Formats: sequence, C-alpha cells, structure tokens
Amino acid sequence: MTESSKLNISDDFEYLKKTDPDVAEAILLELLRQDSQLEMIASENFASRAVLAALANVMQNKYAEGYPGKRYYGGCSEVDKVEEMARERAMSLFSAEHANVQPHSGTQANMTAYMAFLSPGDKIMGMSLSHGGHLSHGHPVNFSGKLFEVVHYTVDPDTKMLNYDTIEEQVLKEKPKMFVAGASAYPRFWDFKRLRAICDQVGCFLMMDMAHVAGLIAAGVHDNPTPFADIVTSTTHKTLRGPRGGFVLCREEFRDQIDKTNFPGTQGGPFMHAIAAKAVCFKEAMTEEFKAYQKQVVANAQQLAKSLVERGFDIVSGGTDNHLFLVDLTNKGMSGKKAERALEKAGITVNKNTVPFDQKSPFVTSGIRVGTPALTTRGMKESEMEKIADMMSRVLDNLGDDEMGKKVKKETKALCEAFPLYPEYKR
Ligand code: DSN
Repeated sequence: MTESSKLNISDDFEYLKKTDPDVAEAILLELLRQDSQLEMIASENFASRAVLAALANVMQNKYAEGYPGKRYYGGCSEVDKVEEMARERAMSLFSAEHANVQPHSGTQANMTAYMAFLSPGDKIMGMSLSHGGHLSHGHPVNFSGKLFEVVHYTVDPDTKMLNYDTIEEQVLKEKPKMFVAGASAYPRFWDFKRLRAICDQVGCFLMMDMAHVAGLIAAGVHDNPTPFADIVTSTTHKTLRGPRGGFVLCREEFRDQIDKTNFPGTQGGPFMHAIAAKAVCFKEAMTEEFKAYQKQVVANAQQLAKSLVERGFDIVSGGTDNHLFLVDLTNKGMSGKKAERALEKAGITVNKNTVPFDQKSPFVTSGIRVGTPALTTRGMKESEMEKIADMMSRVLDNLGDDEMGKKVKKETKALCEAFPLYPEYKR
C-alpha cells in the first residue's frame, strides 16, 4: 500500500453540510436546479465528476507564482507535475508548440495575448459585440476598448455570415496591429487560412479566441487555428467541458513573451486546483467518447435549428455549423428579454442576445442565443431536439398563456428526469 492510497478525501461535502449547512444547502439546490431545467446557454456545460473532484481539494492551498521548475515558492513539486501535465496535454490536443494554462479566465487569456504583443494605443480589429463578438475584443466598456484603438468588423448584412472579401478590404485600409478572430455568438465556421493570408498582407498578428468552439476543435469537428494564428486563447469550461478557466497557445518563439505577460505581467498566483482540473479535462478531450460527444453537439444544434425553422422561427444565417445559433424573434413580434423570461418559467434556460444589426438595446434584444453542449452532455440526441423545439415554439407562440407555460414545464421536467444529471449523486 502506498502512502497516498491510505488517504481518504472524498467525504468533504458531508463535512461541509455539518460545518456550513447554509452554503451546502445552496449548492445542493443549485444541483437540483441544473438537473431540473433544460440548460441551453451556449457557453455553459456540465463538467465531469473527475473535473469537479480535481477542483475541490488541497491543490487550492498552494501558492506557486512562476512556472514549473522556476517558482518563487518552495513546496511546488506536485503542482509542477500537474501544471506540466496540463500544458503537455493542451499542446498535444491542439498541436501547439507552447501552452500557458495559468489564465484564470478567457478574458485574462485575452489580456495576456494583447499585452504580450501590443502597446496601449495600438490598433486592434475584433468582431463587433452586437454581431457576435466578445466584450474583451475591444468593446468600449472593457479594458480592451479603453487601452487600444479599436475597429470592428461585422457580419454581412445579407448572409449574416463573415464576408472575407469585406474583411480583407477593411484590414488593408485600417492596418490593425492585431486581428482578433473568434466570437461568443457566431454560428459559422472560421476560415483561418484566409485570415492568415489577409493578416500577412499588412504584417498584423492573428489572434483566435476559440473559447466557444474549443471542444469542437479538440475533437477535430472544426479546423484547428493553431497552425495559422500567432496566438490562440480559450476558456476550458464551454464546449471543452472542463473547469472554469482559460489558457493560451502559441509558437515556441513567443513562449517567453506570453509567459512573462501572464505572470508577472497580468496575474499573480496561479489557481493550482483549476490547473489540475484543466489537466483532467484535456485528458478527457482526447477520448473517442469526447469526439462522438462533440459531433452530437453539432448534430443536435443543427436539428434544433431545423425544427425551429419548421415552426416559423427565423434563424440568423439560416442555420449553424457549431454548437449554437441565434433566433431572431422580430417576425414573432417579441423581444429576446420576453422570450428568455417565458422560456425560463417553462424550465428552458437560454439567454437574450442581440442579433446582427439589432435595433434593440442589449438589455432587451431582438433575439435569443441557443446552445446544445449541456443538453448533449446529458445524453440527448436529435429526437429530443425535435421535442424541445416543439416546447419552445408552444411557449413562444403563446406568450402570456400561463397554462401553456405550466404544461411545458411539466414536459421539460419529465425530459430532464429521463436524462438525469450526475445520477451518481442520487441516493
Ligand atoms: N459569457 C460568455 C458567453 O456567454 O459566451 C463569454 O465569455
């Protein structure tokens, strides 16, 4: 018997129930909420029990500023191993020469990318938030919009997809120092080869924030940006289905620049428990089960979009290539805000979202964003997507009809019961 095999750290939640029943109760109620609703927020997912176990343990006690083998604190032998495992697995998964797994979030990963390559006042070009981009891609309320000069690209007014000819013209005219690819509400493939060729014409850095589609890329369902982009940033908790956190990939030539910018440049001590959980998630993402899961995520999104179109809903760009799509509710005469509320009452969780060229404010919006990663983690497939489209349409086509809302809520509950979340947690 080894020393470690004599240890038992698995009774911690029971201990929390005794020491702080109020917090424990809130956690248990959150488990029940997640289990009893159809979770369709495109950026959310359900991490495995292994990921959750790696998150909640003594790794969180350790300060480890620096990098494996070069720390500012003693006692880092085990955290060094874990960080190396996370790095190597990330590099292998995305065929990258270097990985920094310390960013606490996607936005911190983006901050590292910008600060490593840019100086305040430099010009960046990112997708407009209202067309699917992200706050940290140059929005005026975010540090990225305050520190840098920002020009935004948008989707094409007719196709609602990226028009690479238009982007090329804009890049040639604006000559940004960094082009930021990636989005949080764009349902189509990215053409990294074309973006590389565009950026090369003006000597501009190409950064890809792959947070939303990282799982699809890891599984080979979407193209890998790593061979084309100078820097790739990501989160680990969306389609990748890991712990909440971020990471950065780059070529060896940028290793020092990236590492120094992350620490000490923009962060302090790394969250070693989160890094342990990232290592677990990267290992899970190498499996055949994970590849099949990602294919199903896309198949489910495509089926759900199709079934909503059949019920008279307007899907932005006509469909999806990934895990999400936007429903433009203008033809239904309702706002995203109202739709989000009505669906939530019926046990369906989505988020209101602006659609390209939206006339309504981000607090009201003309659309909703719908995603399938979490539903697919529960094991749902195309036939369930058809049922969900039917439930959504009955709620949205009968807004204000409380009886319909209640009826659908019973149906969503029954569907959730048929695909239980974390069944091992139930006595
Ligand atoms: N908040 C995330 C999303 O919902 O897409 C992006 O950071």
